[in-house]
Amino acid sequence: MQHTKLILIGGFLGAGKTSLMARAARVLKGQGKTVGLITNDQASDLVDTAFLSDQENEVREVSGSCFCCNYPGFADAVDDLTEKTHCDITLAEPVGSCTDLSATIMQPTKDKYAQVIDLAPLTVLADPERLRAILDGVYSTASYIITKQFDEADIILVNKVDLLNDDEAAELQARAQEHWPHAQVLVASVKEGTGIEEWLAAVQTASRAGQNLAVVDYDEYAAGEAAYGWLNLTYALGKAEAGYAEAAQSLLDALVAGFQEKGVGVGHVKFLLQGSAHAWVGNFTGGAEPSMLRVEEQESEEYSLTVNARAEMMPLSLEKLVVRAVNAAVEGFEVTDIRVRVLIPGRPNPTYRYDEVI
Ligand SMILES: Nc1nc2c(ncn2[C@@H]2O[C@H](COP(=O)(O)OP(=O)(O)OP(=O)(O)O)[C@@H](O)[C@H]2O)c(=O)[nH]1
Ligand SMILES: [Mg+2]
Repeated sequence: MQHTKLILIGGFLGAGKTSLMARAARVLKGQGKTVGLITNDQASDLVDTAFLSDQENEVREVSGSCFCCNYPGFADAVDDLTEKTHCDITLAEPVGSCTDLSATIMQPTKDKYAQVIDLAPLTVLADPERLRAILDGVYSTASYIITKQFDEADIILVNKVDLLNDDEAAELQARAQEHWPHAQVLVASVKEGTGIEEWLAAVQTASRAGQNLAVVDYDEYAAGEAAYGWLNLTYALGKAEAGYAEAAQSLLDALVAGFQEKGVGVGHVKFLLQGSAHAWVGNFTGGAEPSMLRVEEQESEEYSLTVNARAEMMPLSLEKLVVRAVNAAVEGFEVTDIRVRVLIPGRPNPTYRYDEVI
């Protein structure tokens, strides 16, 4: 029977989960391992899936519901990667606004799939600014969910330490370790590639996983998730010889200006503009970290723009803001198909919810 090591990477919107999966996959493939990746969202047309697939990764997407509310879909994705692709290691990224993963994913997996899945510790990625706000007791709409994510973590990985000096990073790590003594607190910069090997060693060698359960009030959890409007948009474009770079920059500028003008909390706004030989990836997480536009070397037959936006707005206002920015940016491109989906995440209703550690 095929067997896989399953590494679940949680953490709030924009903490760096997809970036970590991409980098960890490169490191592991370099060591000769076969790696599978699983993305997750409330709706289809994901920037994360397109971005990871373009890097020659084997990716499965569980969309339409979070892993916890569609455990069979999650289990099928793991099974498919294990049986068809023979992945030694599977990395999975749950929706960033999800929590209670220890009770709803980790424990059922240990209970039902111990023969085929070797479960690694639950890693929760932390954005330093959001982590510091929690430790300082600064309230935000996201506080409840983020706190619960850390409460249930086996490993808290403080990411983006390139944005801090060494003393700040050490202080934040020590404060987090004191606050969550049950977890192992590590630091990393996925961007610069530091701390990744240490984290991979920790998740691959640990003998126990899913050791902590958080006490989660589902009314408060649901209210925290419902504060965010969710938009997934895809435009299919006709081939153009040039103009992608300008369109990407103008879209990022318009999105950042639009959200800043509204003064709303941003979870994560991201897009992937796929041209003929390159792809442009735009990210805006709303915090102190600047918005980013990266160019990736990618050949593709498809010319498309995918935008995923999660912000504290009603869906229709969110749609108006994003569609206006997109239409201005792609003016001059032939647009052959448009799909726009907006929603507010529904109340979480997990398939399984264990009340004790297996
Ligand atoms: N400075 C810095 N930025 C980073 C680092 N890791 C990721 N980022 C940036 O953080 C932003 C969000 O990264 P993602 O990997 O998309 O985050 P995510 O957790 O998958 O986000 P969601 O899927 O929306 O929840 C992007 O702009 C990344 O480039 C890091 O180590 N340092
Ligand atoms: Mg992601």
